[in-house]
Amino acid sequence: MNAPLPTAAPTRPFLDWPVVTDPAHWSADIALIGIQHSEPYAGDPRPNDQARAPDALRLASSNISFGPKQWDFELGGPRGACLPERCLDLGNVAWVTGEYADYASQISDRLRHLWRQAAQIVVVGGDHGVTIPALDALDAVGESVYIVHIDAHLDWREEVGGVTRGYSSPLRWASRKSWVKGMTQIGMRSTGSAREGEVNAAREYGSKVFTAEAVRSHGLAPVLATIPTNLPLYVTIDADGMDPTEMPGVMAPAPGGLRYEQVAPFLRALAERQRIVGIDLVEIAPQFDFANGLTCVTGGRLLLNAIAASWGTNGACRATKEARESGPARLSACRTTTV
Ligand SMILES: [Mn+2]
Repeated sequence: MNAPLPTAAPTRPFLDWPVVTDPAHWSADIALIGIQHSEPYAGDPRPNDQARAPDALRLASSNISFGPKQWDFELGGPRGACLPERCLDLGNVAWVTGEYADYASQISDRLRHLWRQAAQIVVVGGDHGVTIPALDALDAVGESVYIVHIDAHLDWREEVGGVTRGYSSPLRWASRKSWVKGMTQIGMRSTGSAREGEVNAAREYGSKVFTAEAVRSHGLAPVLATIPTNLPLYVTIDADGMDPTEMPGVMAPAPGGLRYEQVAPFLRALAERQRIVGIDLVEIAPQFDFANGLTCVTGGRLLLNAIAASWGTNGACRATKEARESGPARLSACRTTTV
């Protein structure tokens, strides 16, 4: 395996975190990385609009969190007291050779490098195909991982036009990985690429599928009950899983989506109950966002809720790090409330 190449620096880092582009200097508790591209489908524009999302999200930083000292009412404290000391923005993975296979393996190499040092990884897409090289790299966690998937769509296509690593396939891809021990899929509604065969394949695999209507009727407690508490989690959030009134900037808007008021406390509850080793936010299409960047703000708030709860007073990542280093990682004044 070749040493990972440097990444491309963003002009504006996420939440003003230090930017480090040289993988030789990556040492982080939380590492955010932009992945702009996936395996393209014939006829789709290259690059697509979602490729602009990592920098659009970073640009919304001050509306996601005004500053490290400002009280955050969802986090129960200022974000500076919730997050660990080593939060890095690792820039965007550059498309260097023109070959998707090279790009994907560079991504997986970088993520493995980070997971081997027990970092919590935040991937910002890109379309939903960017989850695939992350799934490949999850073996570096060293334990089996459970997938939590938020999306309007099932994303279980084996291939589309011969392409197996595109945005319609990430959960099918996950089902093939020996280190993935199952998945819970939340927010399904309307239609996507899935046909009856894909729905049956997900059922046969044992995926726990919750429609958006089921979540609205019964809340998220039945969803939490399907997620094994003894496994670390990888959470993948497709922006179109959320309601388009709250995240309008998507390619495939579908009415009746999940609400921020449901999903933010759900993510905090997960992050306190068990380790979220990775979380991605994909499918933001900046061209359709409101002028005030609402889609990026809502998405960024979801990420911040998840990572702050992971490292706050009751956070599972914090507890794991303390146990590993046999001592308190850092005093934290941050106590989030959970569902
Ligand atoms: Mn998707």
